[in-house]
Amino acid sequence: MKNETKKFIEKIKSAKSILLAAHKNPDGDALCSVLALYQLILLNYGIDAVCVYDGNVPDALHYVPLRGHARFYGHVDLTNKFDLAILLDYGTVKNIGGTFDAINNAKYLIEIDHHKNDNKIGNLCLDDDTAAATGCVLYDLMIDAGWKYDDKVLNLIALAILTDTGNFKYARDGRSLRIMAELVDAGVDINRLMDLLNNKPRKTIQTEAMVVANAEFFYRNRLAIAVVDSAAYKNLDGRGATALSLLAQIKGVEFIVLLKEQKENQIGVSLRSKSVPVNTIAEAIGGGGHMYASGAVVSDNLENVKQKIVQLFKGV
Ligand SMILES: [Mn+2]
Repeated sequence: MKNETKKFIEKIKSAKSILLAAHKNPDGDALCSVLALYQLILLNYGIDAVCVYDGNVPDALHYVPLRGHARFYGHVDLTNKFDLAILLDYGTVKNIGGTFDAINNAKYLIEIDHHKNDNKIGNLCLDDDTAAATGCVLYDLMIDAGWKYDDKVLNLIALAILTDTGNFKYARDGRSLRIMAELVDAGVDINRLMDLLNNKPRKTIQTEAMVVANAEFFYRNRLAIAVVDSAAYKNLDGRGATALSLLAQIKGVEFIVLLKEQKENQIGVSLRSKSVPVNTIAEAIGGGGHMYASGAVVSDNLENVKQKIVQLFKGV
C-alpha cells in the first residue's frame, strides 16, 4: 500500500467529522466522485460524511445513486470546524466557490484530483494529473486501500469516468478503459448508466431541436451558425451541448457556432471546429479557449455578432 494511502486512512480513522466537496457547479466527475467516496467512507469506517456543493447540479445527474446526500452548502450548518475535509476534482482555488471557507477551516485537508494545479491547497495530495477523471484516481485509491465497496460505489465511479471522458472520446490513454473493464466485470451496466443520464426537461430538448432546425449555413455549408434568442435561452440546459453536437453530425459541416442571447446586448458565443483551430476567432472577439472548442461573451446584439463572426470565418 502506498504511503499516501496509509496516511489517508489514518486521517479518516481519527476524524469524527468529515466534509466532502468538489468544484462549483459540479459535473458528473465532481458529484459522482464525492458520492462514491462518501459511500466508501461509510462502508469501511462507519462515518457519515457531509457532502456539499455550490451552484447547480445539472438535470442529467438527478438520478445518480445517493444524489440526495449532496446538499447545497447554504442549506447545511457548517459553523463547527470539521476534523477532516476532502476536496475532489476542483482544479484551482477559484473553482471552489462558496464551500471554500468550510473546507479551509477544517483541521486537515486532503485533495484528490486529476487537474494540473501549481497551487495545491491540501495538507495531503492524492493527485494524478495523468488520470482521465477524478473517478479513476478514486478507483486506484479504493483498490490500493483494499476497501469494501458496493454496486453504488462502482456505478458512481463508472458515471464519473463516462461523463468526464465524454464516453471515452477524451480518454487520454487506456487506463480509464481498463478501469471500466473491471467495473463492467463487477456488474456495471453501461447502457443503464447512459439511460440514467437522460433526464433533460422536455422544453430543453425541444428548444435545442428548434435551434438546430433554424440554423444557417455559410461558405458552402462548412460553417453552421445557430441562434438562441433570450426567450429560448431560458429553456437551455447549460451550454447547448446537444445543439452543438447535432450540428457537428451534419456532413460537410466543419465549424459550428452557437450564439446565445443571455440578456439584452450580451451574447454568449460557443465555437467548435472539426478541422482547423478556431480559438483565434474567439480571441478576435475577446474570448479564448481550446483550439477546437472555444468561446466568448460579446456586448452587442445578436445580428451584429452573427455578421462579425461570418466575416471572421472568411477564408478559414
Ligand atoms: Mn474531472
